[in-house]
Amino acid sequence: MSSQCPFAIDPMVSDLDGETNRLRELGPITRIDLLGVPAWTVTDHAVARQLTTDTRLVKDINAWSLYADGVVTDQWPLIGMVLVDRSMFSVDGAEHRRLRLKTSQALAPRRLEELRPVIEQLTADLLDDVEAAGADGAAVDLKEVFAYPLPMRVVGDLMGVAREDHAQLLDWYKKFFSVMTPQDERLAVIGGLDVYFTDLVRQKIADPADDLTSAFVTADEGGEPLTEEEAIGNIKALVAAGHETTVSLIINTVRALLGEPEQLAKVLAGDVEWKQVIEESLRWDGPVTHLLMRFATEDITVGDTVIAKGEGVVMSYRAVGRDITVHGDTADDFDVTRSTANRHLAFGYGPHICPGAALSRLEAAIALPALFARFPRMRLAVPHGEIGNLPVLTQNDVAALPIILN
Ligand code: PLO
Repeated sequence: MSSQCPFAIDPMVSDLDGETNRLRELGPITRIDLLGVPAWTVTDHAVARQLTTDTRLVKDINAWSLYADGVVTDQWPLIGMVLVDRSMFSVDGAEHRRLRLKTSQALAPRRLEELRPVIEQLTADLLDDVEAAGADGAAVDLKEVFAYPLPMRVVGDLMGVAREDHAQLLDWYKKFFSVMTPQDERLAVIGGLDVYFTDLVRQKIADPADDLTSAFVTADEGGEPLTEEEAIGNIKALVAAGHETTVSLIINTVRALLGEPEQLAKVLAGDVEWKQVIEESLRWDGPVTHLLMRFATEDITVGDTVIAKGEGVVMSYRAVGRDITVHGDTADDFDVTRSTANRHLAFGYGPHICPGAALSRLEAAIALPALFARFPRMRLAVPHGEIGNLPVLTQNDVAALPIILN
C-alpha cells in the first residue's frame, strides 16, 4: 500500500462536517480506511470529473487486488456495496450501455412527465397521513411517514414491486445499509433480497406487465432482452438507488430549510425557486457521502499521486460539493441563492452518472413545495443540533426528522 495510516472514515457518522473538512485538508485524492480496508478517495471536483471518465478505472470487483487476493471477504461490512450482480452498476463500456439503455429511456425527462400527476397524488395521500399522525400537536417523524414511502412507491410502481412488499423491503434495506447490523444478519438480508428479486423477475418473464422489470426481459425494437441475471442485477440496483437516496434528498432539504428560517421565508415568498433549493441541498448535504468503488486496471497518475493497478477508488461526493475552487470560500454554508449551486456532482459524472437524476429531482420538486404549502407553520420538535445521522458509512442518512405541524 502506498501510504501508512490512512484516514479512518467514522462508521458512526458522529461529525460529518468535521470529517468532510478533514478529508478535504488531506488533499484532492487521499488514502482512507473503510472499516479496516484501505482505498483512495477523491475530494476534489476536477479530479472527480477526471477519474469518473477515465476508462482505466472499472467497476468490476475482480479488478480489485484486495478482493482477488482474498483479503476482502464477505465478512467486510461494506461487501454488499461492491460485490453486486452483473448490472448497469457493475459493468463498463459497450456492455454498460446495453444494460443501461431501457432504464435511461424509461427515466428520460419527457417520459417522466407522465409520472407527474401520479407523484402529485402519492404526495397528497401521504400528506394526509402526516396530518393524521400530527393531529393534536403530536410530533411526527417526517422521514418515516412522508420521505420514506414516497420514493419507494414511485420506484415500486415503476419496477412492478407490489405495495404490500414495501415494508419488508424497507426493513431489509435499513439493515443492509447500517454498519451496526451483525454481519451474519446482513448476509441473510442480502440473500433475502436475492430470492425476492429473482422471484419477481421470473414472474415478469412468465407474465409481463407494464413496468420496467418486464421491459428488461421482453424482446422489442430495442433488441434482445437482458438475461435473467442482468435483469435481477438491474432491478436490485434501481430499487435500492431509487428509494434510499431520494428519501435523503427530501428530508435533508427540509432539515436545512428549518434550520435557516430567513432562507425558508425567501423560498416560501417565491423569491427563490424550489429548483434552486434542491440543487443547493444536493451540493451541500447530498444523499451520497462516499460512492464505492472503482478499481484501477493499470497505474494511474493524478498530480503527484499514483493509484496503483488493482487499488480501489472511492468518490467522496460530499467533500467534492464543498470544493472552494468551484463554490468559493463560503462552500461550507447552505445558501439557496448560491450561483454555483448546480455545479455539484451529487449524481456522479461520466458514463455511470445517475440515470434517475431527473426522477429524483421531480419527486423533490413535487414533495417539498406541497409539504410546506400544506403545513406552513411546521417546525422541528427537537433542537436542530440534536438531529443526527444513522450509522451508515456511505449514505447521508438522517436518523429521524421529528416535527410539529403547527
Ligand atoms: C444496493 C444493493 C444491491 O443489491 C446492489 C446495489 C446497486 C446499486 C447501488 C446500491 C446497491 C446501493 C446504493 C447505490 C446504488 C447505486 C446508487 C446508490 C450506491 C449496492 C447511491 C448513489 O447511493
